[in-house]
Amino acid sequence: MPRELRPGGEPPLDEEFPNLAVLSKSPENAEVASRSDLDGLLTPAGTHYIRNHYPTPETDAAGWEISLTGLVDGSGETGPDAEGPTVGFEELREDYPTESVVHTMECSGNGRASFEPDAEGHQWTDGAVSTAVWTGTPVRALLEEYGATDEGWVAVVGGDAPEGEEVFCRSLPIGKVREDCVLAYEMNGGPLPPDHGHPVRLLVPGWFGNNSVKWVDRIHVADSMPTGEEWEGYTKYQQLEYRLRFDDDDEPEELDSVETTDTDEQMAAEEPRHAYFFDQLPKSLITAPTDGTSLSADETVEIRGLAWAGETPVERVGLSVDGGETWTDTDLGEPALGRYAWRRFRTEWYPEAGEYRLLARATDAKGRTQPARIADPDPEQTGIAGDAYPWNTQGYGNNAHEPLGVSVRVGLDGV
Ligand SMILES: Nc1nc2c(c(=O)[nH]1)N[C@H]1C(S)=C(S)[C@@H](COP(=O)(O)O)O[C@H]1N2
Ligand SMILES: [Mo]
Repeated sequence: MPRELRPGGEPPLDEEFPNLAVLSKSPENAEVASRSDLDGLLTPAGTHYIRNHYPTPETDAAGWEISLTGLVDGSGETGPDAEGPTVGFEELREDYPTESVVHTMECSGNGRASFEPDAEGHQWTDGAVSTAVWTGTPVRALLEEYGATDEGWVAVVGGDAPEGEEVFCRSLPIGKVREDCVLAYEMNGGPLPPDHGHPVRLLVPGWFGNNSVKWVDRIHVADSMPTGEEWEGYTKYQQLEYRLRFDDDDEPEELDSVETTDTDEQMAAEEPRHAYFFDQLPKSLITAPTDGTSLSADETVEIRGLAWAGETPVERVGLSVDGGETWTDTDLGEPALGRYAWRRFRTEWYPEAGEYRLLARATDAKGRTQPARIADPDPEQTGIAGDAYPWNTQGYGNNAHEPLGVSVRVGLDGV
């Protein structure tokens, strides 16, 4: 029987990416299967997690165009049907400056599997996070060329939605876009692979993966985020998804702007009640030893892992070998790959025989740290409180450290 290829000619997901655990074949959703495959500062492109709402589209770089609409020269129209100048893929690559950024990207659904009761959606465990070098055109250069305003919002639209489906559209404050966002066409020095947005994706350094729109085909500049009936078909992934909700009847209000894109600050404030997922929260993963390992006694063990906190530098990673009773600081590696990449932490451990539960807890330069656990459902708890992450219907943003712990046995199994 001939092997069934994907519509773009790629092999089936599980064959193409042996290091990924497939959550759904179509649309393509897959996470890094083993922590040991994340045990490097960079994740190979073929090991980077994949998160799609629609199947990976078949794209052609040669004919690809991005349209610029809204408050830019040559458009000035404001609605969803606005037209404006187009920039071809070759032009984007050849006529503009090139920038690279190393970014640790986490899906806001990573860690959803730890919610009790279950949260809705794909049950990502801990592998929907990866780090890559992204290279492309700084969006700033394009905005300058087309005379975009200094204030307002940029809505970026993906070209993956099948006819009749809501487009994947994300809005970003223009200040962030000008500062560091990139229209990436390379990943780890190679062409952008189909599943990661070929030929060009937005890359929003430090922010949750849902902001980094793949297969970009339109950039719309406006005073505010698209909302309401006028923009029907464009608002779902900004105004309904990727917002915290605390029970099923809890419909988030569509906002045309927010005061802060610090996700944690929104969660801590009374307003807005349904935080948007922008900047990432502090988090860490022990990558060695791995869960369930048997170690021999009388041996030095290196415990190591990686920690990230979005736009904010990681300042400390504490380690506990007694399930969280006591903590000691680990040695942090240099932030050699820049402010948006995770940092290595490590420490040496001389265990006696026994069973241990290892935990890591990152703290960033703003003093934010990982809570211990996930709270029980409570519509009043909209942010991190009492060392607990808020339970939410879609299981977004979990950065609790206890569910990420690693159990090891030392000197007990004849090793
Ligand atoms: N157009 C489009 N862009 C998208 C998505 C999508 O479904 N469609 N998924 C988003 C989500 S939720 C995440 S976490 C990241 C994942 O990027 P990756 O697949 O390259 O890891 O892409 C984002 N960009
Ligand atoms: Mo995501």
